[in-house]
Amino acid sequence: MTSSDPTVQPVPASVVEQVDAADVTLTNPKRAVISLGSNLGNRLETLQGAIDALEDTPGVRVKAVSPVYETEPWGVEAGSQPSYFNAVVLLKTTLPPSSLLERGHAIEEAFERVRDERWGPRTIDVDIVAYQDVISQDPVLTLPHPRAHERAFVLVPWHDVDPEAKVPGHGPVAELLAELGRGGVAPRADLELRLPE
Ligand code: A4P
Ligand code: MG
Repeated sequence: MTSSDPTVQPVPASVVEQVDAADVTLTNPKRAVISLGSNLGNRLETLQGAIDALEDTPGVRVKAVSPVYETEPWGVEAGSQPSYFNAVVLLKTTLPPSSLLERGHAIEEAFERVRDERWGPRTIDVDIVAYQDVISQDPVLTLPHPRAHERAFVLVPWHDVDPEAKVPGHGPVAELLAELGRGGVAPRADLELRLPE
């Protein structure tokens, strides 16, 4: 067939544009909150790489990226691990929670994260902090993240990008933070993560 074949109708540009637009516009997207943490390698580059990889995921749009915080390792003996860089990103997504978790694991693997001990040092940890107002006790995907409400390294950056946010089942982030305090969480105003274009 050639383009002069009368049976082949060229697709009008307007239709192409509509299809393209539909591809980038998420239909009925859901809200998700992701916590990123890194305490091995080039922590800033890794966080940015994870943000870009989230944006590159079909059905995911990164809507907001928090400032970077340098944080004391939580859950381990003081001084036994390097400090973390932590940030929170807000997503709109058409992916169901299980697919978002899979994507998070794939991103962790891409950054060669090695799992040898719980709460061990890692190049990147991608945690789903919340997905809409879903509450789930499933150990494979617990929502909201079971420790998010007691971690200043999650609540501080989350509050920056969404001061009205609530941890489903636990209440407003602002109130949780007021009780918990900001100890061990230091802003790195000299560093910046980019919102993907
Ligand atoms: N899983 C269940 N619910 C979720 C969820 N909402 N998001 C499951 C992500 N994963 C979830 O996680 C273990 C299993 O949890 C996964 O298979 C997943 O199906 P993992 O990432 O393999 O292991 P982990 O991260 O070492 O364990 P855990 O218990 O998830 O640790 P956390 O709670 O993620 O804590 N200190 C500072 N300052 N900053 C940090 O970012 N991070 C951790 C890790 C510890 N200390 C930290 C930081
Ligand atoms: Mg984790």
